[in-house]
Amino acid sequence: MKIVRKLSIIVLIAAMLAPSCKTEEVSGRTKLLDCLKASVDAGKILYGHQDDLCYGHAWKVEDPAADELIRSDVKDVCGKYPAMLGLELGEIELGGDKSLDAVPFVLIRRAALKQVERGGVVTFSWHPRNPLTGDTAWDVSSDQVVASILEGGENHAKFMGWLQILGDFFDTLRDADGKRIPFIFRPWHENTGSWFWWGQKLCTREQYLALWQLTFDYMVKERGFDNILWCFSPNMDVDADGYMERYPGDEIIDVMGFDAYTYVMEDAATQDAACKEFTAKLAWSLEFLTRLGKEHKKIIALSETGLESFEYPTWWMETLYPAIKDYPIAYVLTWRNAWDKPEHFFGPWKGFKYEDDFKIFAELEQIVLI
Ligand code: BMA
Repeated sequence: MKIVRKLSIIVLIAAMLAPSCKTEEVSGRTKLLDCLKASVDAGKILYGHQDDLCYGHAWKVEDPAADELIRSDVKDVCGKYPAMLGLELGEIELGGDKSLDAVPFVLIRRAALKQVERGGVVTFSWHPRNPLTGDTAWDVSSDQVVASILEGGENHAKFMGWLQILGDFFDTLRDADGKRIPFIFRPWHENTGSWFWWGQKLCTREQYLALWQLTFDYMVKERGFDNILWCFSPNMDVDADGYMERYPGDEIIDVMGFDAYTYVMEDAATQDAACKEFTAKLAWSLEFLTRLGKEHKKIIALSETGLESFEYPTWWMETLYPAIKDYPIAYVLTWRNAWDKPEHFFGPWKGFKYEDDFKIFAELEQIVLI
């Protein structure tokens, strides 16, 4: 049983349960959705880690075109790969060969294909530059950026060119038979905060919704991508009404997610309180997200989480797990372990003082790795 991949079993069960998985005519979107639903129904939560196969704490793939992609910080600690692989496409729109995190797109493509080949799932995020100023996604100096890229805006043509470049990359994500692989796409995230140019205070509700519609229509209607699951992931600082205020609509969204980070202070006593508060807040949020998911017939997820540097010995088992264990989330994804910034890590790595806490989490029956 140990060597059998849990996710493959789930995919197999899904294929047996859902007749749609058997027919070739069914889109990749439907297939992946059915498999994730079957996994949720089986009470499982996929564990995900951002950029996992591309680099980790103090190492990176040196030969993007030929590396076998067998290294993983998660695997180094618990012997298995994450079932969900997050990958970041920021700056692909500039037409260069590396992302904003200096990861070659060649490697990102190979990592995505390898993940699917192993029986796992891929989710893409995208932090595109500010199309008005040319600065980063975090440039919030103007509240006219979204307006400028919508139809009739001065940067509309430029932005459509960016979507075209992104679509061209998506089109290269094909398996050995030449079929487009299914994946989750999670653009315009953390919109309830105001730190990205598409954030709450940077555009109106109508503009934000139009941005989603534009992105979706281009990819699905114009380019025919029927292999994408669309994930909406506001930041966890809202109630149900706040979450739904800018919900792009049931026609567009497949996964209702949340991004939620733990922030802790220096001293132990404050840390403890901050972690406890996070657990309570996350459980409260997942309670209403579960309700919203049922109402809208969508799967739900914790699309980004973590505690930077983990200066807390039991974050996995005493902070994260109690908050998620009773909710039907399809997956939980922790953010990246930067190879070039020793303090910037949100996942496990071999040799870290609290790695055992992750190992216990990864060995739980409910948590799926591959
Ligand atoms: C942020 C940080 C940045 C990174 C960005 C996109 O949360 O990790 O260092 O550039 O995500 O991956």
